[in-house]
Amino acid sequence: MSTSVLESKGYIASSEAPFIQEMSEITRHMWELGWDELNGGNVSYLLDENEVAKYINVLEPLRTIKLTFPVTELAGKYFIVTGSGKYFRNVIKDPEANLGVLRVSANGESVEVLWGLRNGAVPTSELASHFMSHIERLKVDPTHRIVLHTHATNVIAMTFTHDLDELKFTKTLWEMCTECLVVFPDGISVIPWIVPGSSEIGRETAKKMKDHRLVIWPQHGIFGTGSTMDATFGLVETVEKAATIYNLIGGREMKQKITDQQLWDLAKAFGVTPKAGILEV
Ligand code: 2HA
Ligand code: ZN
Repeated sequence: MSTSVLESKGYIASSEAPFIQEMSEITRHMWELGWDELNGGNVSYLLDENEVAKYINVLEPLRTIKLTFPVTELAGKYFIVTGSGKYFRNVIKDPEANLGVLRVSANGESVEVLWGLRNGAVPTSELASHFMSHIERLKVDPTHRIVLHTHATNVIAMTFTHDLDELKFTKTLWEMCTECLVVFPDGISVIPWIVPGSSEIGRETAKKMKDHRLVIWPQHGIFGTGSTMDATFGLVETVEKAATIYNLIGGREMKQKITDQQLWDLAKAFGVTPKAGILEV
């Protein structure tokens, strides 16, 4: 059904939908930061059926797309996702061509396209990583909603020069800006280099999501998760800031640093528990 037909039937225009606006704004913002060149990056956002149904006809799916990885845990759930091969730069100009609203089928083996992905477009090539990550984050956090993947420049650069041990990587990031420990006391995790777009990278990412909100893909980018777009983007933005400081220092001699004792003092003052095994006790 076309947008104008929907409106004549009492639906609110999709351009008014807050979830479409949020997706359009965040993709544009990340492109402006230089993180999402070409078709780099992808975002998925778990939506509430009642919210979707104000703007989109959920009774008549436009088409069905088979998944190569079943996700029974997500059966019946609604998502807005970026499209495969679509450019973040273009989303805000034409959301309906570059984004899609999906519902996972009752058996979890396919997705129904309810809106968007015009002209036969398909969901992000990283859908496996997104869906598998949603499954794991929802188990530990019922308020979880968003998975965001981006090619954050300084995070990528840091994965060339820093040890990829995730405890060491986390400690270095915590040491780069005072607020990092408060923003991600749970630390950051790192998987090995794996071919993107694969179910394998999805499984490895999701395994890490059991106890992290952030996963780095070496020489590629970062996955961040959270309950709101602001919180999720803020998390990734903070990691990128710390990585930028690391790269600016560029291995030059440090005359002073944030000590482990100061990081403990910070944790106590802000009531956070630093991931175990990182700070000296
Ligand atoms: O092309 O970022 O990881 C989109 C990507 C793949
Ligand atoms: Zn990518």
